[in-house]
Amino acid sequence: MISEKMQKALNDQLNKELFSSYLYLSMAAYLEDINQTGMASWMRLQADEEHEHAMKFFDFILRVDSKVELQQIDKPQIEWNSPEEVFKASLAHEQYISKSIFEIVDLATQEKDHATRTFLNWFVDEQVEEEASVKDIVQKFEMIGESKGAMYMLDRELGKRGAQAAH
Ligand code: OFO
Repeated sequence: MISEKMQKALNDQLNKELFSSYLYLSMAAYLEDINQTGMASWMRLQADEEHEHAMKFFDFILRVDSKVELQQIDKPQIEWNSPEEVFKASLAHEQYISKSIFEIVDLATQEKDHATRTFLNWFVDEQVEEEASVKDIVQKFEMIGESKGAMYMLDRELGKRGAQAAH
């Protein structure tokens, strides 16, 4: 059994993961709208992954005989000024999520809650990967600057993400 404080922290994180999914879906819609279909498809897969993250929290909370309390999901931003701005916002969001996960790790350590601490290990690793992959895309945007040709290539490259996963 986990503490009440931990139950709240895990439910709050479940909500943050659902919001992440919602935010990335909103980013996918914006990218689709400005005809960056490869980037839109990348972001849509990201939204699916965030939903899976949320479900990991959902399942863990139930597994330790605690209570899932779903909360309201905030309305995400719906407009950005450019695809580069979208990916920069995604990086900032991932950094915020990492901080949030680390805070729960600290709480689990303080409470000597080894089960939750071990459960969170996967998320600690995942955040390192997610931040690195979005940072890599942001750096590509910085390199290509105003080049339309390079932007087209980047859109195509990001669009391959789903195809790679399917093979
Ligand atoms: Fe983007 O990460 Fe969830 O946890």
